[in-house]
Amino acid sequence: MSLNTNQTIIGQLHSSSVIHRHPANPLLSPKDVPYGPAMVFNAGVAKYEGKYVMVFRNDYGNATAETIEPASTTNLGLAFSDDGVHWDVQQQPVWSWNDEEVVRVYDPRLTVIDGRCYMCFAVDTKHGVRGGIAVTDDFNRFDVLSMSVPDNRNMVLFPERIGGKYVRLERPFPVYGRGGVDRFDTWLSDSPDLCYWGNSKLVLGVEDVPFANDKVGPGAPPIKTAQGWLTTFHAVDIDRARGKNGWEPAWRKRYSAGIMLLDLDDPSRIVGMSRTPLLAPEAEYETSGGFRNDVIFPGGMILEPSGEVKIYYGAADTVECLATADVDDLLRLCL
Ligand code: M1P
Repeated sequence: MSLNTNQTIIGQLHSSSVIHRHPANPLLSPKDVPYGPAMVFNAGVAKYEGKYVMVFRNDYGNATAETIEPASTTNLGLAFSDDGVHWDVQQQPVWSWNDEEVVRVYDPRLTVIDGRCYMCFAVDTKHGVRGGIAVTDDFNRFDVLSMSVPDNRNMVLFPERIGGKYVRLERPFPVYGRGGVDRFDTWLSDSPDLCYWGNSKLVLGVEDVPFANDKVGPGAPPIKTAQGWLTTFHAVDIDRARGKNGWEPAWRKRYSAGIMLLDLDDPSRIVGMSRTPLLAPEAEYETSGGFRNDVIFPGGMILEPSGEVKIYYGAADTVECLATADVDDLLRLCL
């Protein structure tokens, strides 16, 4: 596979023809949330006890179309749905983690394992970014089971044990070891108990993805198919010529969603991967009007009995969206 250096310009990207943005997009916007966030995005979504449940990220600040005051807080919101499209947003945010060391918790991903709902999340702390895993039975109380050392985030759990172990994908940030720039890859670790993690292996390097030159990280928790674990990832390319295109003073990155298939028994092994993006920023709510335009950040993926796959993603770090595809089409893209 070709090596993209940090300077390689990726150029125009297009979404795959097999994926369809939902006509109801954005599914969730700040106006839908009763307690006043400026941005609502990067949600984790699961089917749990007969409902769809979404935990989403709220960022606050005084936003205009041109600029935003630095977010003073970030917290997590909660919504339920009967169809995965129309969401009943709860009146209050869920779970604030009050700890001297914790700055904020964000980017949740939900996985149901043996009937319990687990949430992976990122935590900015005073001593670095950490990846956490918590379990909840009621979306009110969250018990933290593990916290990584810095710097790591974008963890997602597989929905069942593999070879007797719990398994997660993750994206550590080895700045020192990767040349002093962000050049971050996707890794896998396993655990006997969701608390102690090890046996870490590289899964996907930036250089393996033709539409990335900056970082590749886990998207939504994988879904199981007969051919393998189907999973999305975020692929980031940087172009230093990019300037202001959102509320931020300048934003030089673009986040697209990729898709790959991992071996059922050894998910550190890639069986296939689409060499072009599954979703690239193209819709108006992905490319304009947001905090960081040109960001697609998948965090939820549900395989319906009909074979439809629902993929939930944050768009422009400002709204939450849905795209759908047929599972066989997604497998064909990978293979
Ligand atoms: O703004 C794009 C993304 O930036 C961060 O992601 P990463 O882990 O790639 O640095 C996060 O703040 C993420 O929430 C955000 O969508």
